[in-house]
Amino acid sequence: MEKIKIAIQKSGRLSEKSLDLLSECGINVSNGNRRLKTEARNFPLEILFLRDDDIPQYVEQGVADIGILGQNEMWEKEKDVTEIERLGFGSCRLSLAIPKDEVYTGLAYFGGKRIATSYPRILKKFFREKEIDVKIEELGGSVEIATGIGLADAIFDIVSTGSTLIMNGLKEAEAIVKSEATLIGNKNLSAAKTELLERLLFRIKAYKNGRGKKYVLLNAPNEVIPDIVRLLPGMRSPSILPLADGRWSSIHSVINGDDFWEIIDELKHAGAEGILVIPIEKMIL
Ligand code: PRT
Ligand code: ZN
Repeated sequence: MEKIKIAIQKSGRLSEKSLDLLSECGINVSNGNRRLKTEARNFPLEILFLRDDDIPQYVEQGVADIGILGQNEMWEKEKDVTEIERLGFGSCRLSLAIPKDEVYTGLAYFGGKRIATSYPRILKKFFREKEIDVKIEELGGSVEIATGIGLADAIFDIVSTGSTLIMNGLKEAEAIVKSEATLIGNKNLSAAKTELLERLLFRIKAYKNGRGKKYVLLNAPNEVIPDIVRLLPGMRSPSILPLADGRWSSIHSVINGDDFWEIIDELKHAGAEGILVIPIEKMIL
């Protein structure tokens, strides 16, 4: 039986989360000793563990059929692959940063400056579009120390909390683009592999849809149902079931976890009782 091959990061920020995603999709991967590749036990999937920098090329060549990596790497490598689905983890931004005591005057500040980065293509494209000339110093890593050692006037790097910049005496001048982990695919998958990809994607979407959502059940006197329904948008609309005591009903709906406390207070205020909030594991729309 044909298998689909997925490349994920061998060891790094996206490794655990990529495996967690597969596990949320019901795919068990045994990789105690981190070999180069392994097979899922209960899905026709082979997993290749690679450096994230190499994933776009391997997917383009068909060594792997699909891969999980940061969009930043996908953009930088400019390989001929398809972006299939953003995955909602590994979020960060690519930013220009300068020594903290510099006065930042807007993008023109960078004209003629030396900027150190591991993302020269993204940076070059950005400044070309802005018609600003800069000198790009390409570095493999530790970009944040480049200004301190006099190699560059500014840096262009991944920022998440911003603490690395602060620790290196830098400040964020411009956030250029946001990035998150994404699923990419080879452009010429066989019909059998496309079908496997569709099955995997169905599960990924169910997981993504359920993430952060809560299922809410509550009881309310019939006369306040309209008020409560207004507070609970639900997927289509809330379900309303009569209770044994005919004057009361049970109302069920799905809400965003972030809205939870605010909505709960309003629901209580509107007359809801016995409110249950339950995490949602998967949601198929
Ligand atoms: O070995 P391999 O080449 O596979 O790994 P890598 O070292 O190239 O990548 P890795 O594991 O560091 O990151 C993988 C991906 O995670 C990146 O391509 C991004 O898409 C994503 N990601 C999310 C991050 C960060 N957040 C992040 N904060 N990648 C790197 N960082 C680094 C950043 O380079 C900087 O040094 O963290 C520092 C900044 O963090 P803050 O929180 O101090 O701002
Ligand atoms: Zn890398």
